[in-house]
Amino acid sequence: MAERTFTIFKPDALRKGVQGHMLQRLLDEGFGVRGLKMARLSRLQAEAFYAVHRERPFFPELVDFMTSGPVIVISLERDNAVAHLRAVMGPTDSAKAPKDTIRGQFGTDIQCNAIHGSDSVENGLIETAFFFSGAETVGDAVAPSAAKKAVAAAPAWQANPLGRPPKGR
Ligand code: FUP
Repeated sequence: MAERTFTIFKPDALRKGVQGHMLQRLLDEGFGVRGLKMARLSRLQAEAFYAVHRERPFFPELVDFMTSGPVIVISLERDNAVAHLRAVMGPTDSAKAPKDTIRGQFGTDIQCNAIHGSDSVENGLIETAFFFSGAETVGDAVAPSAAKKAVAAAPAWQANPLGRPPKGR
């Protein structure tokens, strides 16, 4: 059954100018594009998007990196989309990623790793809603009620499209 996932082409990929190659790879893998745009994350937006990592030592550098240039955000659809995207991306550390994966081909290291991909269907819906309003994506593979439910169930810091800081920060 068609499934949705969400991806970010990170600032290092756009600096290298490989975004076209990366999109072609996803199309070749059978993904359909259901929404796509460029964005430039504010620090608050990057902190909110990656808030699950906020206690990790690499968090400040991750926020620096994700705000260092424009990104491309894409809503994707395919059978088994979440798992397939993760397989095509390769492991987090680009230096250890097989050469036939997107990170192996276009990434540099564990931080500059070219691409983000949602790790579950639910997080894909939440992350899509973070960047896209309903009118900015197309298709009907995901019932709007499913997206609404996932966003409603998300911790406040995740469903934070205006980039307000999480409560208590
Ligand atoms: P992934 O799911 O492969 O994108 O990886 P994680 O969710 O574990 O990490 C999210 C991002 O944090 C990575 F894409 C890059 C960054 N990161 C680091 O910069 N250093 C680390 O040691 C681990 C992750």
